[in-house]
Amino acid sequence: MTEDELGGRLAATAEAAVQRLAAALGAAPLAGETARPARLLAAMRHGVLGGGKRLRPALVVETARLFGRDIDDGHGDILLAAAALECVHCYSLVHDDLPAMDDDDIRRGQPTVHRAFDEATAILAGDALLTLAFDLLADPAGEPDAAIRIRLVTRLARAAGMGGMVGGQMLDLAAEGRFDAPAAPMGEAEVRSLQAMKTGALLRFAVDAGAMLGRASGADAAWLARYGDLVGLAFQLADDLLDATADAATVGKATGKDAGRGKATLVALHGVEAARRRLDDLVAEAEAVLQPFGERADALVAIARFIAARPS
Ligand code: GRG
Repeated sequence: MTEDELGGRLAATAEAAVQRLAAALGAAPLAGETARPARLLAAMRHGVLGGGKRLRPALVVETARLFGRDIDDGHGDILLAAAALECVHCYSLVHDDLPAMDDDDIRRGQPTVHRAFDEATAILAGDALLTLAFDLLADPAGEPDAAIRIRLVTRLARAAGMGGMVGGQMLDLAAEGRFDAPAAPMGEAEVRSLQAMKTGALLRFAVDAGAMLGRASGADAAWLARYGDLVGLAFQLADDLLDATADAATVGKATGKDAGRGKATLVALHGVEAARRRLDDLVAEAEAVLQPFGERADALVAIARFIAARPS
């Protein structure tokens, strides 16, 4: 498969996931719902549908494809799990942008949800995206085997919750000195654990979900989980490098919300050059882990490379 073909395939997956999300965010209430308030729905659509790389849906679908699954293969809609994960991701961004968290005005080149609407609406839009995720994941039109559906629901809850993304965000705020002043500086093990929770857990879930949907053997699933963890580490390191570059460009101007706060990153601990080398090593290891799957894993290799090289 050429690079162009691969790019086209990833773009088509992203588009299919967006269509699935748009369908889930329609105005008509479903059984068990009374009405969908227009302002809430508009805020949810704003938080989900505009922009975004759709990396997590791509990871779900491409991992499932390793095992012969595909979109519209007649064995259950694998896009439902992909869309569910994207809902959780988008909710985390909506809430992360709030004044009480990162206080950001722009996300994906557009006003953040609380800027385009208001703070209360943004909080509720995030809440409703989180619950929508579990609605999508529990839909039998997706994974037909109820036992696997329940496992998917449990794993997403754990990846997103207090022992995963939300817990990681809590630790990150603590590291910034939000609760105790001054915050104790973090060591490498603590930084790694925080990052594995805050950003790694959802990426790892993407791969685990793809393996579950593909009925991967225990051995294959465990092997791929390593890929999921490596991609999570690479994502975070690339993000930290982007941050460090942006910070270096604004040295002396740190008077805003980040001024004086500690940064719980490996770049802060080891420096930019060491972090770049580590990022290369992570991608090389991810490729090595995928080697047994041969050409079938080309898209997953491409995703790992893209994550390491992503400009934003
Ligand atoms: C507020 C509950 C809660 C959790 C927040 C993950 C997280 C925890 C916050 C996100 C803040 C942030 C910008 C972290 C950096 C890593 C990250 C998740 C970047 C955005 O992910 P991409 O690059 O975004 O996949 P797109 O827009 O492409 O979907």
